[in-house]
Amino acid sequence: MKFKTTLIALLTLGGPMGLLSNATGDEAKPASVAAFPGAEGYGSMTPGGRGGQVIAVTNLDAKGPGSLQAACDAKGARIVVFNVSGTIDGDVKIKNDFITIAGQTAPGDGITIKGNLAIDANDVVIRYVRVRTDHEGDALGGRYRKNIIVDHVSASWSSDEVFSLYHNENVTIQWCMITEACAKADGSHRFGGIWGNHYSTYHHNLLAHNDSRNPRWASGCGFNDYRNNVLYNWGYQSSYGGEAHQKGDRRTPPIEFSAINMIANYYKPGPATRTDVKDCIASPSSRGDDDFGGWHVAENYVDGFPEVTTDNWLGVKGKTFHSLPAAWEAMPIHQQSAKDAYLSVLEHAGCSLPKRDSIDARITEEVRNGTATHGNNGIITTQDDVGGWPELQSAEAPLDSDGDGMPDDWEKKFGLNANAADDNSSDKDGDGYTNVEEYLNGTDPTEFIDYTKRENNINSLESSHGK
Ligand SMILES: [Ca+2]
Ligand SMILES: [Ca+2]
Ligand SMILES: [Ca+2]
Ligand SMILES: [Ca+2]
Repeated sequence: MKFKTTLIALLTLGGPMGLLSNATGDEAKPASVAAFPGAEGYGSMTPGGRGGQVIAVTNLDAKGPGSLQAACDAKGARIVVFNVSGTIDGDVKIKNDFITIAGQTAPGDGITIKGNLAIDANDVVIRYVRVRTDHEGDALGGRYRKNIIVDHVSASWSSDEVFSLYHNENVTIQWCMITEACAKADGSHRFGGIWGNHYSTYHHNLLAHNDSRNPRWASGCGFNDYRNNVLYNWGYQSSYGGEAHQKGDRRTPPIEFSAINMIANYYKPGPATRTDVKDCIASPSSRGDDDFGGWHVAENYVDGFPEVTTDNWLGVKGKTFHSLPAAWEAMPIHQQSAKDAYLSVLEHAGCSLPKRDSIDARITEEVRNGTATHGNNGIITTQDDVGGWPELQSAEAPLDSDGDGMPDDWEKKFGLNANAADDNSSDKDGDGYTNVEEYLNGTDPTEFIDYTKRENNINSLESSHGK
């Protein structure tokens, strides 16, 4: 078929094109180091807020001075750190480009947004926060933007989709937890997410207790690489979608194909999983003969179905797709076997720093044990079903006299000036990460490490590949 030939020709373009986009999208020069050590895939080369002002969140207000929203509303490159832990009751919207949100800096139990988090900007780095919404709409969502990486974010309790990023470009979603979708008023939905971004990487995420859209691949979603993810206790549908052509809202310009690698993921049906879809890796969709997406499946593990684990194509349902004989050649990640990824994800995914909250701790245990605690076999209707928002303790933030994002003790330890704020965006050891980024990353600002070597591009805050 003509379309299939075109698609396979396109696949040869897969690797290098994604690397050509940088912060501005206008130049062909890639950034020298990833957004942070351990940032992988197509969203990893954004600088985020690197080199910009450091803004501390000092209260849990929904808006106004000292709030997370105020930090998001500031213009220009900015790095957001937290001097407080707890639950922010309100929506947060990112409208301005070049931001790094470093939730791992929160003292105490960390940050939860009780509302929606909307990404409506380019060059966005978000790490270690929770989004547990209390109303309609996606918990986390965004479309039509570029250069985005979301790392170690826990999202739950939406009544539309929990976590939907699609029709963007150059995106990574890694080490996130997407769990416990709620129902709309009419009882429908309980969906995990719509994904599908032109040149994108999804790895080491945990999707659990969502009825469907785990994920739904957007139509016309371009090149997508999905590896080392864990899916647990889906209801009536695991993954589907991935049509060639976009319908409804269209990005400009539209992408007129979908190429989806699904490799080395771990599928574990649970008590809510309908019998006829327990062995289903994906169920590709089409709105006509010229609308087939391209799919490649390999090395996936389907718990309880050894024949599907041996031949993954048995787990791809229907005939309305092109089976790609090989994966399109995506930017590499530190890939594990499906079984090893399962263990790593259970130990490290979600907002694991400063620590997991009781929701994520419970859910990872349920995945481990093959159980469900709340709702109808784990599929819930409202936040009340699971007891609502756990209380989060705050603690005193370490003293940062000059307000440059680097605490006094840390600056003194490494020979920086605790009474001058102009040393946070310099790069003392010339390794590509500014001094304040070294603080965020838990690295030594006086030790040069060659992060352009792939073996050094690993999470410096936790040993995620230790298992
Ligand atoms: Ca300081
Ligand atoms: Ca200083
Ligand atoms: Ca440095
Ligand atoms: Ca260093």
